[in-house]
Amino acid sequence: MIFHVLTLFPDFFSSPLKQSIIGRAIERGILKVALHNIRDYAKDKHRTVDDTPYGGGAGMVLKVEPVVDCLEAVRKKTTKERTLTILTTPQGVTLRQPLVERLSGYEELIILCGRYEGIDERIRAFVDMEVSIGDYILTGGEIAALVIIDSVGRLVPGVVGEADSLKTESFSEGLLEYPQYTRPPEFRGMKVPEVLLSGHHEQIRKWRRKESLKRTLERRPDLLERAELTEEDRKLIKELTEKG
Ligand code: 6GU
Repeated sequence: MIFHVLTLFPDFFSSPLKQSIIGRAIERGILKVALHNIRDYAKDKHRTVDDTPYGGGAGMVLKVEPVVDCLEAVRKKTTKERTLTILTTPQGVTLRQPLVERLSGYEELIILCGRYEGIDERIRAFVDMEVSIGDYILTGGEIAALVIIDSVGRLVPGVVGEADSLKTESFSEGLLEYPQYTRPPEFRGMKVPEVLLSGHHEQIRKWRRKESLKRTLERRPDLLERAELTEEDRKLIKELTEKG
């Protein structure tokens, strides 16, 4: 999968994209991130990319021409059919796992990084969708672009090592993860739950499912309403709520 990132700050991406799982996937050629500096598409000798807002007011506004020139140059190299263009902005739809999954179905994503101070409204006509990563304000869309690359990239086959580590985790079934432990069996009086040391696979599976439901019930009851629950789940939830 290819991610094209249009930004005024290409250096922002160099270290994060070298690390860990995504870094390895890029090294192995499963993912590709192509950085495009919007400033390279400025036409004047000062390479101007922003200007003062019409109507007055504070701050500068990202100009439409260098952005659209950059977008069109990138699009000449993409496959069109299976490409989606995203603008990162706090005004966009909130990124959640179902959208992440949908985005992972594209061959190429073009991500235009929005800007804190503002962009010329006419830029919006050249993107397919606007995405926010949550209800808070960042100084620019670069971190949001990294969030999209990370969350979407890890769903691309071969990026995450173990096939089943993708499946059993938070949100994939709409539940939070169960608690995990590794050695030692006791740390400062805190013991690993006995069942995990027992070797009883069926009991372990049931304990984990119950803990998963318990944690979701306590921390994110909103997720529980949309989760796919089995008959056993409903029984476990009943046990959990009757206890409290
Ligand atoms: Cl996509 N951009 C900015 N500047 N702030 C945000 C955001 C995006 N998503 C949440 N906050």
